[in-house]
Amino acid sequence: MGILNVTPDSFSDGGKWSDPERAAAHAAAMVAAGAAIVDVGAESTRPGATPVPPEVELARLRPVLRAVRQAVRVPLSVDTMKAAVARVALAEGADLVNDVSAGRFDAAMLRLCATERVPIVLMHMRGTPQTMQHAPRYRDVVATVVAFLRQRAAVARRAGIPRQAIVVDPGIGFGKTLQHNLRLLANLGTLVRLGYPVVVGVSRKGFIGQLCDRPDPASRDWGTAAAVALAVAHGARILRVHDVPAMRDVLAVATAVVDA
Ligand code: HH2
Repeated sequence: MGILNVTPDSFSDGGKWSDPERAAAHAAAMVAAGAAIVDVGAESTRPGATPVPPEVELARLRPVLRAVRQAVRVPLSVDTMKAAVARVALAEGADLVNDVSAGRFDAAMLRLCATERVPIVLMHMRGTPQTMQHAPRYRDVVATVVAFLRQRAAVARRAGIPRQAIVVDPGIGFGKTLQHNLRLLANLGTLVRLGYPVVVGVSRKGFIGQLCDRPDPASRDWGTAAAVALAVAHGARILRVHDVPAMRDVLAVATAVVDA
């Protein structure tokens, strides 16, 4: 899953892809390099990011989604917590919804995915992007995240989303310390055993910067490669990444070893 952020403030690629033509060219390049899904987001969810109203999110998203839809044939996911935004994105050709609030932010989101018959990514986040990094504490982070995703998947199914249209994500960096992120990655198998495909988003995140002493997100791709390979070894099925050409090779090797 290649990342395309249409935001002025994303932590790694903020401001880079707001122009529809450039965004479409970048999406096409990611697909040519092996991306099977392109994830388009128009609201940053980095810690402390300012939330934007749906009109602003849509004004950023719509022209880019239109251009990207023309440029690539792979499924497009829309990274949003708002049903109003997802509805327009689906009408513009998006194929699935990536909701970092797992349907908690907007009560209409799960019903929308059910009636539109589209898959949804349900991600664990503690609190909101504004509050999530305020002293995160868990008795057992792995058990908490797995129980949360089991419960959200059950809610999604009650809303009419079939089992095979649900994907889960531990939410690396969303209300977690370095140790929490590491424990989640090391114990990903516990989440895999829930029976839903698992998405992992580690790309260039803060915990990699901490481990490698790299403040600049653009310099975190080697650390990202290690985390991606280990996530695959522990059963992740979809990897959300910025540098698709590099991570395609990482995935080719890691999946070959896992499948051997
Ligand atoms: N991480 C980010 C955004 N969306 N979606 C899923 N399913 N999993 C993730 O780990 C995830 C996500 C944050 O990264 P990014 O999009 O690069 O930055 P920003 O939120 O600042 O736009």
